[in-house]
Amino acid sequence: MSVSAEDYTADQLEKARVLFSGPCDFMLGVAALSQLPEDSLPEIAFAGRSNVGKSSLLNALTGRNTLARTSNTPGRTQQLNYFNLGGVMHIVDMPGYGYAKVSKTQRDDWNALMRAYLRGRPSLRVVFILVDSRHGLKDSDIEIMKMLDETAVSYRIIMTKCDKARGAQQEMLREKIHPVLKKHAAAYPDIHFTSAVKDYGIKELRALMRSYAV
Ligand SMILES: Nc1nc2c(ncn2[C@@H]2O[C@H](COP(=O)(O)OP(=O)(O)OP(=O)(O)O)[C@@H](O)[C@H]2O)c(=O)[nH]1
Ligand SMILES: [Mg+2]
Repeated sequence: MSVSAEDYTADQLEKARVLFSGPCDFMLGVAALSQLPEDSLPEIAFAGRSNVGKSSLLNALTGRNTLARTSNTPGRTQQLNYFNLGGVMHIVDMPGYGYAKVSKTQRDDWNALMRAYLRGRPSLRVVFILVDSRHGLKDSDIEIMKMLDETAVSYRIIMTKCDKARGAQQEMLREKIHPVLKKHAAAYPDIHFTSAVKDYGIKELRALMRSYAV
C-alpha cells in the first residue's frame, strides 16, 4: 500500500532529501507568546499526545538522533521548541497533550498558549497532528482538531510507530479516521503513515514538508 495519498517525483524527493540533510538548528524554546521568533519563515508545527513520537519523527526527518529530545518525562515540556531548517522554514515541536497526570493549571496554561499561538501566527502553514498507530484518534486529538477548525489553521494526520501496526491494521485505521476528517473543516482528507524506527514514510514526509516552503 502507499504511504500517503500523495505521490512525489524523484526530483521532489531528492530536493527534499538535500534540504533535510542540510542544517537544522534548534533556535529556542517558547514558553510565552512574547518570546515567539519573528514571523519570517513558513512554519510547520508537530502536535500530538505525549509520547506519540513527535521528537523521534523530527529526528528521523533530519537524520539526527539528538536534535529533539525524545522520551522526556511526559507532560513536562511546556514549550514550543523552534527549529530552523536550512533557513527556509521553521519546524515547531510542540509539548505533548493528553497526559493524564498533568495538573489542571498546567493543562489550562497549555491550552491558552496553544490557542493564542494558533490565532496569531500567519506564517503557520499547517499543523501535523501525530497519532500513534496502536491507539488511533483519542478525545484529546479531537479537541485539538476542533481548536484548529476554530482558528482556521489547516492540519494533517500523521500516523506514527507504523512498525507496530502493519498492512491490515493501517487500512482499518484509515477507514476509521477518514470519516472523522470529513467532518472537520480544516482537516486534509489524506493520512500519512510513518515509522521513525523503520524509516518508513519519512522521505515522502520530507517532500510534503518541503512543498510548504517553496
Ligand atoms: N516502535 C516505535 N517507537 C517509537 C517510534 N517513534 C518513537 N517511538 C518511541 O516512543 C517514545 C516517545 O517518543 P518521543 O519522540 O519522545 O515522543 P514525543 O511525542 O516527543 O513525547 P513528548 O515530548 O513527551 O510529548 C520513545 O520511547 C520512542 O522511542 C516509532 O516509529 N516506532
Ligand atoms: Mg517530544
